[in-house]
Amino acid sequence: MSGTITEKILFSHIVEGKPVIGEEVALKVDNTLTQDATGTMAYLQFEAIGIDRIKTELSVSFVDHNMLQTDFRNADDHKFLKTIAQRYGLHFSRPGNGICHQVFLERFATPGKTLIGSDSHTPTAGGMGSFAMGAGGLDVAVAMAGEAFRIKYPKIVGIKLSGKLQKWVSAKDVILELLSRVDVKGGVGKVFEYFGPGVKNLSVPDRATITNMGTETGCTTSIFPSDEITREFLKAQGRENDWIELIADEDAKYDEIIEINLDEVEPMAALPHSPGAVKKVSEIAGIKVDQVSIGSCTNSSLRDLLIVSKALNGKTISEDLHLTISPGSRQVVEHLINSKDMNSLVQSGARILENGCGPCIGMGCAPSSAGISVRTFNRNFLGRSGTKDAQVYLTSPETAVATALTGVLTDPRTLGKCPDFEMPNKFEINDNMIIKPLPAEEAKNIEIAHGPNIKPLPKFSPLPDKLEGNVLIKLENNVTTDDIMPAGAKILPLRSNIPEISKHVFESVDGEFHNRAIENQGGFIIAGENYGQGSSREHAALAPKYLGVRAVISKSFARIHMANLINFGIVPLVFENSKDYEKISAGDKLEVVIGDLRGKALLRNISKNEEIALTHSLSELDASILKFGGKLPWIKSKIK
Ligand code: MIC
Ligand code: SF4
Repeated sequence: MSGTITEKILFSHIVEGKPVIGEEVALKVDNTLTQDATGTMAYLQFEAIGIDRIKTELSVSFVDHNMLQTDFRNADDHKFLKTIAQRYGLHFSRPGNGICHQVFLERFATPGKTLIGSDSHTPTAGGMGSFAMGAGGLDVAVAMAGEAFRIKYPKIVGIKLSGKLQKWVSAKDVILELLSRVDVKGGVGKVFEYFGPGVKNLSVPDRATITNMGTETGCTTSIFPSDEITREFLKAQGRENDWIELIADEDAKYDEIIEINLDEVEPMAALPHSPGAVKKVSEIAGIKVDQVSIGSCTNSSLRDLLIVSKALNGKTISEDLHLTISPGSRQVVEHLINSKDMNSLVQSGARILENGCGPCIGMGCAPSSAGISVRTFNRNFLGRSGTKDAQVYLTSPETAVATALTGVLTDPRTLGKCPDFEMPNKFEINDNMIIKPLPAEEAKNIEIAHGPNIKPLPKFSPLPDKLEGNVLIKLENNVTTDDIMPAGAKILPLRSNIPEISKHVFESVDGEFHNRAIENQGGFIIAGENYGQGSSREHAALAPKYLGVRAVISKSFARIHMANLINFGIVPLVFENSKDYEKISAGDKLEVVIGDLRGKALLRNISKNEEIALTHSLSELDASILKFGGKLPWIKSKIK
């Protein structure tokens, strides 16, 4: 086998289809992961498929998103997830054990394996040389039932790294640099594969920061080689046996090459409200800041919190802001406690939060009115922090801690000598918060705990040949799944209850959407480019489906969301000529003849008496799934 790492992994996992860019290939899935906010729905779907035990090599269910337990609903979800794991043969990472991607990287990720996860930041494991992709919960459920996962064969972009990062500059600045070049849809249909002499100057957690936030480019995934540095990391995790060497061959050919000289990377920041709106910190330094939040699956590793702790040592944070720190895992916390680095964090005035997603998904710590928040997270979409008029900047932990000390956005290089820190040769390994799968015989006796907030799945009916209805909403480019189906402390507890969560669809964009959809008995959504970027939450398809949305007609779609629409029987259609977008207004009455979904579709705008040509990029399989009304009825028909 020769070629790129991507080719090596994909060629050994393709079970159907040809490796031709843009053509659909089916991949064997070795590993899966879920988190609680998407997991409850994924496992309801897995139960509905009716398989006795998972068929993957390893599947892990994590609880990290919603841990506030403001009432019984959330606690019920945790019980459901635990009993599901025990019933069907999964590992279960208990609440408090850490963020799924961080814990997966530490304890499970393996070079050369394929992984799909019901969370868009699953590519974090690409820092370890796994081919890891985000997916909708139903796709994860179907993979656990032994089905292949389908993607369009990607364009392989080689990111050639040379040089070494300067002091005070870190991996987050590298991915922000890439985002400044390709923006939030520059990665669509591509894999970013890192190579070159600079790779050896990045540790596994550094690499994972880069592959994690690669998601924000819209790419299929990002991946680093598995080399001696990977072996050292795995050894320190007591998992050296999981190591294999995985590097691109000398003669590997990339479809495109982007070069980044690490010597030249500077502290960067993504400005409100897009991870792609990147500037150098030095150009915007001095902005008064109200809050600094350090954590999230992008920047909560031991490496990140050690530099923060060293920078805070003996100092107090600015009195004009507050600092929150959410460690990525219990392993990180145990280490910080044992090495006494936790002391500097606490003594500086930082608020130490639970090991989990926390403020990243609006679970508390919302900024003040029009507040400026500097966060080490990966998304700064409008309103995601919980405060609609807040301004969120995304930076490295170094920039964040410098800002926490001065009270204004600060280029960390102005702080003087960068503190040294050392990574341990052996991490604090303690898997007592990971419940292992039960043997099959014992597992059969586990009763699954369905609390009263866990409502059955809605029913799906076959798709008619003609879709009729009114335009319920007309949207611009880059609509996020946070816009479609917001998260946060109020809405996350409803993730297992589609009728209830549906009341919040498009809430932050158009408060009347739900009522309008009900009055119109469903209809159409019209959108610009990159519709559905961001989170993998399938609720952004499932809830509109529940409200009767029949098709989304856009200029283009984000990968995971388009798959979710198909999975739940909403037809994703694209304007053949994107200028036709202008010819449709909110409220117009439309009729779409979709035919057999094998070619074009015809839209009649009854209100304007005009015809518009539509197209789609559906595979034959997508078309037949849609005809069934969605993936669940399709897979059931296949398995029976
Ligand atoms: C996110 O970062 O937006 C989330 C919350 O982790 C989502 C998953 C979800 O909505 O539950 C994601 O990235 O897929
Ligand atoms: Fe959790 Fe934020 Fe990472 Fe999503 S991006 S998995 S909410 S930490």
